[in-house]
Amino acid sequence: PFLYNVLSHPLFVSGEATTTFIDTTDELFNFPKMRDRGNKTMKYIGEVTVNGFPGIGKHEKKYHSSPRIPEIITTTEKRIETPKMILDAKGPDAVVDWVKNQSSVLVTDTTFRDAHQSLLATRVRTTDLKHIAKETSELVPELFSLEMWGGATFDVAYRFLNEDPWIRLKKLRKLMPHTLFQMLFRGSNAVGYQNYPDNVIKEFITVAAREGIDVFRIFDSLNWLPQMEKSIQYVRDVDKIAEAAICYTGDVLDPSRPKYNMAYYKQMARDLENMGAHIIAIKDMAGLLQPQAAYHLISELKATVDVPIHLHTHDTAGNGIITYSAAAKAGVDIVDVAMSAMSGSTSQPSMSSLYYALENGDRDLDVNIESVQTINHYWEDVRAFYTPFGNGINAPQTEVYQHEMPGGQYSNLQQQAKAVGLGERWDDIKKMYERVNYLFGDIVKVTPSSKVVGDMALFMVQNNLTEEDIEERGSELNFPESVISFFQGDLGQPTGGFPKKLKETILNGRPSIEVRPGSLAEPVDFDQVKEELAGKIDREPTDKEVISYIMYPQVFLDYMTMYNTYGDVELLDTPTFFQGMRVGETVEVRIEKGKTLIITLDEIGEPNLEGNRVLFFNLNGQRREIVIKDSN
Ligand code: 3PY
Ligand code: ZN
Repeated sequence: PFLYNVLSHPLFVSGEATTTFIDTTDELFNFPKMRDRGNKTMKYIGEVTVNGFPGIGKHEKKYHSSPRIPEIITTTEKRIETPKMILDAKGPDAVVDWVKNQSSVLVTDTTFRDAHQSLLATRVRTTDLKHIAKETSELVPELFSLEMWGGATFDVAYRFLNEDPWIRLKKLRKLMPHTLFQMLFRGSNAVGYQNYPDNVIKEFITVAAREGIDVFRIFDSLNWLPQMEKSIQYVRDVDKIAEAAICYTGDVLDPSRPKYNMAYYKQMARDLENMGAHIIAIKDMAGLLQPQAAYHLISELKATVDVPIHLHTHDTAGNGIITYSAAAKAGVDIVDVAMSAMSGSTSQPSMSSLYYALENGDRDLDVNIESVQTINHYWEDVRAFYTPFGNGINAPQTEVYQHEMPGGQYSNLQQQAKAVGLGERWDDIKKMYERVNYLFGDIVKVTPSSKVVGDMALFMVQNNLTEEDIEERGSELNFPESVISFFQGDLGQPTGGFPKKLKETILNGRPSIEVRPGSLAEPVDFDQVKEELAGKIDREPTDKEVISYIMYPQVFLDYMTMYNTYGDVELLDTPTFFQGMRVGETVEVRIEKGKTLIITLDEIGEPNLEGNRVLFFNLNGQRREIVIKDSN
């Protein structure tokens, strides 16, 4: 119905068309535009159908049922006042007061970020978040917040999903106007792996806040306060919630590891409160906080600071719910959970399990459990789309208490090991990871410091090195770039400083700094970067695109190339995006309101001598041929 040409247009046929007819009749232009978009989409589908998706490879497309989406039951009851409404109307301090007045334990739902970062290599696509967004916000309005951005989602969205994280934020924001959006912010590393100048950090926070982020969980990968201070201030400057995180490491109750003891955490909490944190998070990124420790730690922190405490853990060892239950007893204000089907193991504990664990106590969860359970049906179905990205951990792993590897790093490092031919030595690598931590003086391990430990562990296993070898033959060894940079002070200073002798060995005469790297970095000239980027993409970039380009120059440009070649592939359903199409199958791609591409794959031709295959499609009733090179 939308494929008109001038002569067949009803207005033209009727004889009523005037001289402005062509200019004012948009649908005349739909055809070439649609054809172009159709071609790009079929090119993408053809490419994946013939050659498979990177990292998954080519296989017979699986049959998936469409995800069950719960109905939103609107009641006549008065809407509850959500923390988002409070923030927008009265500012962050009012939210803090509101949190302090709750008797229930509040929850943050991490399903849209950390859960899939930790279980499915961050691969969950915007379309699958979008389809449950409104339902989540309407059916679970009691959430404190929804973590949906930051950490690895920014990089992975561009790099592997060919989508723009800013667009994800915009679409979800529109669907969930009454939910606080939370992001994980790597302090001076923003959403990257390196230090950025202060004006980049400020610009990122300012624009992210404008685009819809409400709660910034700010951490430093070495718990080094000077690297958190500016971020906290910038978040306060835009009237959003500055949640400053203390990364939890070791075991606060283990007297043989006095570095990260109770006094350490209490002091850090006091310092963060003084720096202006609205909330303090305990970021237990590896899931090391055991129940007894949680009880003591939270009790002490509650007695030390006045701001709410937000606890984040990973369920790797299988004790997450007991830890939360102990923390609830000790007075924790908010905890991080995920929808059941996306919870457990290296992810967060399950929201519905926690509900039942606390039921009938005086700190029970205030959510409608039936709603939570029906939303979970959706995730049961959607998770199946992403099976190839699973990390293979299906049972509790208490070894995490020894190696202390963060939930999000486990599968990554495993992949890295396989890539250098060390897949068989995974157990050795885990052990070595633990030893490297002590070699480095027992440091906080979280992105990006965890990567340094991982790189060093791989390096030592690969070259059969021991701690003694490093000490004795260090000056002849070619240490990984990340390790050298770490000892140069590029990630900041670890608690208690670097082990002196090791630092000398590894640096081998190279310079190092002890000040905050951000204090030495030249401010970025945004106008100049904008001009440079405009030259590369042939149009004026938005301020969001400028930031993305500063964080990930090549990744961003590659994304633009993909976009120009294949169009907006975010609009494809997930099975088609990762697995292409079966012969005889029809898919619908809604490219705009009222405009849908209906694509059928009729036939895949045999490859010619150059390996090119012709794919015969039908696009909205028209036969189309697309040539794809078969690289198999
Ligand atoms: C990240 O920085 O991506 C993390 O999830 C750290 O835990
Ligand atoms: Zn986490």
